[in-house]
Amino acid sequence: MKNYFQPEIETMPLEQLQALQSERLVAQVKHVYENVAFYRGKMDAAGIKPEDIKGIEDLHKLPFIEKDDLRDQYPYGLLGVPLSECVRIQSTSGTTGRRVVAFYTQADIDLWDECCARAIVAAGGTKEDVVHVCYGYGLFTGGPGLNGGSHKVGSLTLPMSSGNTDRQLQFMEDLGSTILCCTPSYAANLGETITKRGLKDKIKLKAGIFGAEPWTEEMRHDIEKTLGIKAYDIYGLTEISGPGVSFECEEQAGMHIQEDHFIPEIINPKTGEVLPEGEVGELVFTCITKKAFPLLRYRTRDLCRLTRKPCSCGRTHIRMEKPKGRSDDMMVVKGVNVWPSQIEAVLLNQGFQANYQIVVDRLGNNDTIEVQVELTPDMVAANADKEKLAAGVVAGLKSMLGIKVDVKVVDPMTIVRSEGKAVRVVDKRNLYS
Ligand code: DLL
Repeated sequence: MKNYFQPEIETMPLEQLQALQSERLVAQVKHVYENVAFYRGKMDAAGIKPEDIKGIEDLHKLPFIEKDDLRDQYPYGLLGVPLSECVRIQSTSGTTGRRVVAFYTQADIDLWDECCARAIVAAGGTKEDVVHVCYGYGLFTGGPGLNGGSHKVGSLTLPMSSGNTDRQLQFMEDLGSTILCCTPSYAANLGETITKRGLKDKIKLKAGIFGAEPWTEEMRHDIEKTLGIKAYDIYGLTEISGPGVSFECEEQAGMHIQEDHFIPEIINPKTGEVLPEGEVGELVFTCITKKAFPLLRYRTRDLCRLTRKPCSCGRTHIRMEKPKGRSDDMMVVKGVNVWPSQIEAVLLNQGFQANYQIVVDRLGNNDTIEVQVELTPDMVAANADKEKLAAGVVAGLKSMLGIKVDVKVVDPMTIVRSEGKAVRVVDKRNLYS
């Protein structure tokens, strides 16, 4: 059985799809040039006029947009429409410098919902389903995205948000949830609790749509076994709308990128050169339909590989493999994007020096993160209380990142000094294969 939400688009012959992309790209470049002064400046500096972009073959001529540009243009500098046409923002966690605030018109939300609806239908969802969404709601895109998609499909939607496992399980049992949407680590957690409490027979789940963080094939098998479901991967990022930029079909062999909305490229992260299909490099997206926050050639920093090998599901949209890592030092911990520089900022703010190490691990299905930081000579001289200092850092990090970080204040010179680049992060999870 083939599961499509919009078969005419999802299985569009490649030539037709590329013609559609070209038409949309030309219009989008014009839109951005006319409405985003920042990008117009970039194009002018590169000597590129909107008329030079005649189709997708000219995409490589456009300048990239990088995370730093988002920081410099925060909050309104990349808006492509008057603020009065925007109806929503979504955002990532983090300080002003790292926070992404994305804007949406109503039409932008509709197309995002459509992308998420495609993901739900690809996972076997229909209007008969009960879609249990325990991604976070609020600024995070996970909850609102899958919620909107589920509405489009016409499924009964449970807007559970994250946390409160007892309540999740109660609703799951009482309302007969059939499709679970959350991070893979929370799915594994729920699976463990269901097994422990002997609830498996009472749960009607058949599929799960899991993403927002890297996860391995081993984890997929584990979740599928404990929950008795098929586990589908879904990928996305706030800058490019949220979840649903790509998703897995029943073949579970890579995520189809919604190419009628987002044009992907793979580049060499060091040189910016576009790499041929099949090579691993940094994923770059150009939004060709979104109007409020229309990023062109946005560098995601996710490393992965694309393939156009035909998929037996019949979809013609290109597939991306699970991301293989990042070309920057961002980590996803407990579903939250974390940069070492954010942690460093909190430490320096509280009087520490940059002698610290971050250790990330996974205990069962839960991420753990510990920051070890050395006392400064001044703190030693003042006979400072390590516990008190640690508590201050825990509070600072909670407020910066929104997650609980364990903090250990250690004696000076305890952390091994490196002779080259300092090893700030030790990630023992091996999430990228
Ligand atoms: O995590 C959007 C999302 C919500 C995707 C729900 C899927 C499900 P951000 O918080 O902006 O947005 O984080 C985006 O998370 O650049 C990747 O590094 C990582 N990421 C997202 N999905 C996956 C995935 C959401 N399926 C960043 N596999 C991205 C691996 C993922 N990494």
